[in-house]
Amino acid sequence: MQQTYIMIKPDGVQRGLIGEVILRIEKRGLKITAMKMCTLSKEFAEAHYAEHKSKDFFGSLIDFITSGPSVSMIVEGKNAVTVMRGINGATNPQEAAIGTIRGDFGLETGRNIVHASDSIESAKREIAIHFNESDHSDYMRIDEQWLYE
Ligand code: IDP
Ligand code: MG
Repeated sequence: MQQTYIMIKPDGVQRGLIGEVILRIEKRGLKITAMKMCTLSKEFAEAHYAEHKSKDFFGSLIDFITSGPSVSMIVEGKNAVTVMRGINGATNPQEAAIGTIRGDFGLETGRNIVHASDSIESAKREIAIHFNESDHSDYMRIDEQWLYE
């Protein structure tokens, strides 16, 4: 099964949306196999967003993402990377479809509540930044035989 890295960003935590995000992931049938709350250090934040280092919003992005607690998860399931990008919606919440997390709860790109890896390679890289091997829980959900044919 494919794995992806999800973060409920500090705005999502402060706005009381942890449960809402987790609810959508679980109800879709995706399986959470690791989860923790922490306030990211500058080093971890910069490693996580390394691809955006040259962008003009990089400094404010790092300040924001390290400004308070965030929730990190590994989410697993069939096509988890693409499915989670769909659950989150477009980067700019104003362009995100209704029914997506960003489309239902966000207004600005810099406060878009959730992160999801954009490819299998990114997911592997991001999971390795935020989790140790011993943080992973390998288990079966009892509904798996009804989710997959
Ligand atoms: P993604 O989160 O949908 O993958 P990316 O383009 O990878 O979007 O950008 C990473 C994050 O950087 C976004 O989620 C958003 O929080 C922030 N960001 C991207 N573009 C802008 C911008 O133009 N202004 C402010 N923040 C931005
Ligand atoms: Mg991205």
